[in-house]
Amino acid sequence: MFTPAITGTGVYVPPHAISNDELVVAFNAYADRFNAENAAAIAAGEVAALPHSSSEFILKASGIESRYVMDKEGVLDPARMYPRLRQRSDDEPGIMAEIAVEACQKALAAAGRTGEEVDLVICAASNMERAYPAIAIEIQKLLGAGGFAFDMNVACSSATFGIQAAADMIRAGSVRRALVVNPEITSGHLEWRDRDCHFIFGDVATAVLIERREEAEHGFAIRSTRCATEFSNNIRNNNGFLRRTRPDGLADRRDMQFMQEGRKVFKEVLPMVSAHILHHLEAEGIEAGALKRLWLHQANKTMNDFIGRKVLGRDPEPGEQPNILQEFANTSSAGSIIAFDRFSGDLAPGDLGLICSFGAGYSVGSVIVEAF
Ligand code: CO8
Repeated sequence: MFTPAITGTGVYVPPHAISNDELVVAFNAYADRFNAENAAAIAAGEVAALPHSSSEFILKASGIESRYVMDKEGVLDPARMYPRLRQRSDDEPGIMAEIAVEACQKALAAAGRTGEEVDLVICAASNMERAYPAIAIEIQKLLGAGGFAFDMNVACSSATFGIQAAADMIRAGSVRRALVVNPEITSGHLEWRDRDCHFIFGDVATAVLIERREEAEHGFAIRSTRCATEFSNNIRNNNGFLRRTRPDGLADRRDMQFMQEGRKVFKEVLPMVSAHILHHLEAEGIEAGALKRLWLHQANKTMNDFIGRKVLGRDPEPGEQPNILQEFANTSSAGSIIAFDRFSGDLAPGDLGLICSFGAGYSVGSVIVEAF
């Protein structure tokens, strides 16, 4: 048996940032246009008028100030309201593979490794640009990696579930070095025309390199991982390969994009996550007070404040539970890994920390790490 360890992380940041103010201007222009075009139906009570969005609400409800996207123009065009990405031929890298490779190369460089030394690639994300061949196999080829590769999707928890899968294989010896990569182009499946959620998500790609602690000089040993799921319809996307077989399958239906009952998610996921972390720590014989850092999923600042208080039994000190959502928004599976990438370099050997993600499914995954 070997001890798996995270020895490098990498973050690809997309080229365009959108502030809350820019987003709200575009949404309100779209709403005005919609209301004008549907004035008669609205007056007859057949269609509901779209109210304006507001930057103040967004900041207060979520803590989000801006987000990165792969294409800004399409998202902010009131006549379109989703990204415009160029068609690629089958002979060039797909866009998910392209941004994933950038994140992987940063993670490899951080660990002083090359793609040829990797023998497992897991592409773990909340949506895939195609069904097959697996995006992970394309990434494997672009990196010159050996071994094998596969895709997996557990929505916001994809990164931690991917880390558990890779860590278990490294522990057992079937794999020597693994990349778990999370290319999240959430702008492609967010409903930018829905005021309740148009501000929530952003694009990014993150990667972690996991190898045998015995072969690394520094990094974070993975002490333990724990994953859990519980079915819920409160976060859902019904787009899928059977779409064209359904009577209204090709219609511009709301449920073809991200949908959620935000309030219910908030209420139901919080106790699930706090209990999950506390049980995981207890099972490992670790006092919450021994954790130097919590790198939490980045969905909502109030949510993270609550989880931090529940786990630590007090208000977290500044820096103990860093948020990156103000800059990146919710990047689905990548959020906790961005926080880990940005806020782990100062930990001393022996320091303990916990990475935790949660979201659709419902799903929750936690990874206890120890710096060396
Ligand atoms: N501007 C102004 N007012 C607004 C806006 C807006 N943009 N949006 C809503 N309002 C209004 C509402 O209409 C409501 O008005 P009223 O009180 O008159 O009915 C009022 O503001 C309050 O609305 P809410 O109750 O919806 O507001 P909340 O305080 O609950 O905040 C949040 C909304 C921020 C969405 C909050 O509920 C939340 O963060 N919930 C948890 C969400 C979460 O963590 N979800 C996880 C999803 S991520 C995941 O699992 C990955 C899925 C895959 C990725 C998908 C990528 C696209």
